[in-house]
Amino acid sequence: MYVHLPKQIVILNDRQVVKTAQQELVRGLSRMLGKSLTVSTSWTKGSAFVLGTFLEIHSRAPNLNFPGGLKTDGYWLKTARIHGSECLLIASNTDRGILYGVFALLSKIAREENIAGIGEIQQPFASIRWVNQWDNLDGSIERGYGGASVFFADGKVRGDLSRARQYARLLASVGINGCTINNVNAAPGVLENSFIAQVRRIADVFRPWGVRLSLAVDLSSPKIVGGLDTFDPLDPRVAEWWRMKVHEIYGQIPDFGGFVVKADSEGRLGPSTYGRTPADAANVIARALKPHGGIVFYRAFVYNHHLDWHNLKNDRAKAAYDNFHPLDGLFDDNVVIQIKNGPIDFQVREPVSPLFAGLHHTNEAIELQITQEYTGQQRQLCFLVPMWKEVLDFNMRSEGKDTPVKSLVAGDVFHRPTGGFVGVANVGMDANWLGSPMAMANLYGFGQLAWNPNLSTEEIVDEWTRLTFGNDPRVSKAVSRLQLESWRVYESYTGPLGVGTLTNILGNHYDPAPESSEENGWGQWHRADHEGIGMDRTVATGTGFIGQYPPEVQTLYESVDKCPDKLLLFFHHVPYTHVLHSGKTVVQHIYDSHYDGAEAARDFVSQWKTVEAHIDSARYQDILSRLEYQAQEAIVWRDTICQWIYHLSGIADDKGRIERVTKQNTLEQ
Ligand code: GCV
Repeated sequence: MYVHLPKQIVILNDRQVVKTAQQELVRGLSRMLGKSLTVSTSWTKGSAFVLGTFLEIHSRAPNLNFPGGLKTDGYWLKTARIHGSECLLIASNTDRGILYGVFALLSKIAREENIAGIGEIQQPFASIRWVNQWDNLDGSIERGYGGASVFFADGKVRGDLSRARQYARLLASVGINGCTINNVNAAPGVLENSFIAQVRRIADVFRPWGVRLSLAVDLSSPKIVGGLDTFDPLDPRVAEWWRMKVHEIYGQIPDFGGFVVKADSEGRLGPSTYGRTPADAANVIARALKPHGGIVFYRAFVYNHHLDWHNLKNDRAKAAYDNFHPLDGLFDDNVVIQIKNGPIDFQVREPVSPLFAGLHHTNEAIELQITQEYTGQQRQLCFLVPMWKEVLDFNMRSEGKDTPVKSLVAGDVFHRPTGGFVGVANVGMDANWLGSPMAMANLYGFGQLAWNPNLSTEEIVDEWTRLTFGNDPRVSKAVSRLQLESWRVYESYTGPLGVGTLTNILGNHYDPAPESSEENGWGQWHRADHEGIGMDRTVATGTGFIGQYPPEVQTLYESVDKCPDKLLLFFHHVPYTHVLHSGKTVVQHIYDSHYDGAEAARDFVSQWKTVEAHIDSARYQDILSRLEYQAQEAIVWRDTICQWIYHLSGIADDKGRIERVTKQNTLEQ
C-alpha cells in the first residue's frame, strides 16, 4: 500500500524539533516499511516528504492553498504536486506541530490506513496538555506503580537520563507539551541553586521533543531555601525572592514552563499561614514568571483533612468551590487553577467538580489521574478513558447554555487566554513505564483526549490496541473489548452507585476496607449505618454541596427521583430498601453488582485466552497472570463488601449467596 511513498525527506530548517521530526520519520519508515530515505535541506525536484512551517513552505510553493487560522501546534498532512512532483507535506505553524504531524503519519501507517491523496488538518483542542509526575528526589514516586523515578535517584538528578529522553519522546508522540517532573508534595530543595543546574539537564533532554519542563514548588521556599523570615506572598521581599529565583531558572532553562503549587492541603504550608488567599499566593509567583512566559498551576485541591465527622453538614466535596469561587477574577492571566475531575479525590465514580462552572474570569485545567491510585494500581485492569469522556462531555449548563466541561477547561466558554488538561502520569523505570502493558492505554488515551476530547472511546482504544499489538482483528477486538468493559467492571465490585471506592483510605488505597472511610477527618465518608447508606449532599436537608452547581444540574441531583442511579449514594442518604430506577432495592443492587463484577472479572480471563495463538507469549502470559490475579481480587472485594453491607443492614440477599459465604467461612474457622 505504501510503495509509492517518496524516497527523500526535505526539511526546510534545521531547528532541533524539526530535526527530531525528520529522524522519527526516517526511523519509523525504515522499521515499519524497510524503506531508507535520503534527507536534504534544499528542495530542488522530485517527490519528497516536506517538513516545514507554513511560511517556509509557502516561500517555496506560493501557489499552494494553505489552511488558515490553525491553532498553535496544529498540523496539515497534505499530498500536493509541487514543481511537477507529488510531495507529502507535513506542515504546521510551529516546529512542535511538524513533529506531531510526523507522529500522526507514522501512526496511520502502523495502523495500515490508506494515506494516498491525504489532506488532513488536525489541531489541538487546548494549549495546555501537560503531565505531572509525583516523583520524589530519592527516586520513589508517590502513587507510582511502574518502578523508580526516571528523573531522580538518591536526592539528585540521575546521571543517565536516557529514560527521561525516551519519556519525552513518548509524551510528544501523543501530543503532550509539558511535564512537571517532581511531586506536588514538593521538596523545597528543588529550588536550591545547585539543584536547578541539575534540572537543566532534564530540560535539555526534553527540548528536542518540544516538551517544556516545569517544577512543583513549596510555597514556603522563600523562607526555607531563601533564608527569609517569612513567605508571606504580600511581603515585597518574598516577591523579590521569587523574581530573582525565576530569573535564575530562566538563565539555565530558557523554555521553562512554570510552577505547580499545592498549598494549604494535606499538611502543606500555604498562604493561610499569613491570612492570605490562594490568589495572593498564585499572583506573586505568576508576576515573577510573566516576563519569561511562564505559568503557575495552582491546585484547587485545598481542603481540611481534620473535618469533624460528627457534623453531618460538613463536606469535603465543598472545599474546592468554597475556596476558589469567591476569588474568581482575582488571579493573574498566567495563573491556571488545576482542578481534579471530581470534588473528592479520583474515586472510581464521582460527579464532576462544580468548580469547572464556578470560574468565569480565571483560567482552569482539569486534572485527571492516569496512575490508577484508587482504580486498581495497575495490578487490575481499569481503562479510564470512558470515565474521562463522561466527565469531559458532562454539560454543566452554565448560564443555561451548552457548556460541556471540555469547553470550560479549554477556556472556550468564557474566552480565557489559556486552559486545558493535566494528567498525573507517574511512569517509572519499568520497561513498560506503568507496570502493566495494558495500563499504557490510559496514558495514550489521556494524550488523545487532551488533543481532541471529541474522539470516541472506541476510536481511542482501537488505535491504541493496534499500535500496541498489531492489526490482527482477532487481537484488537478482544483487547478493545476488555479495555472497554474494565472500568464498569472495576466499579461494580469496588464501589457502585457513586458510594466511592470503598478502599483502605488510611493505608494503601487498594484493598477493600469500607470502615476506614468513617470516623475520621478525611471526609471520604459514605455514612453507611444500620438504616441506610450515602451522603446527603442536598440543599434541602444535607450539606448543600449540590447548591454549588448551575441551576439545571442542581435540579438533576437534588431530587432523589431524578438523580441517576450511578451517583445516587454520592448525593443522597437512602434506606437500603430504597428502590432504584432499575426496580431493584439499593441493597440488592449492591449484592448483585459485586457478584456480577466478580463474574465479569473471571470472564476477562476467558476472553484473554482467545488471543493466545495470535500474540507473543511473553505479553500473553504477563497479561494472563494479571487477569487471573484480578479475578481473585474481585472475589475478595465482593465478599468483603457484601458481608459488610449484610451485617450493617441485616437484609438477606435474594439469591442467598451472602449467607452461604458466611456459613462457609464459619465452618472453615
Ligand atoms: C500527591 C491524594 C493522594 C496523595 C496526593 C494527593 C494530591 O490524596 O493520595 O498521594 O499527593 O491526592 O493530589 O495532592
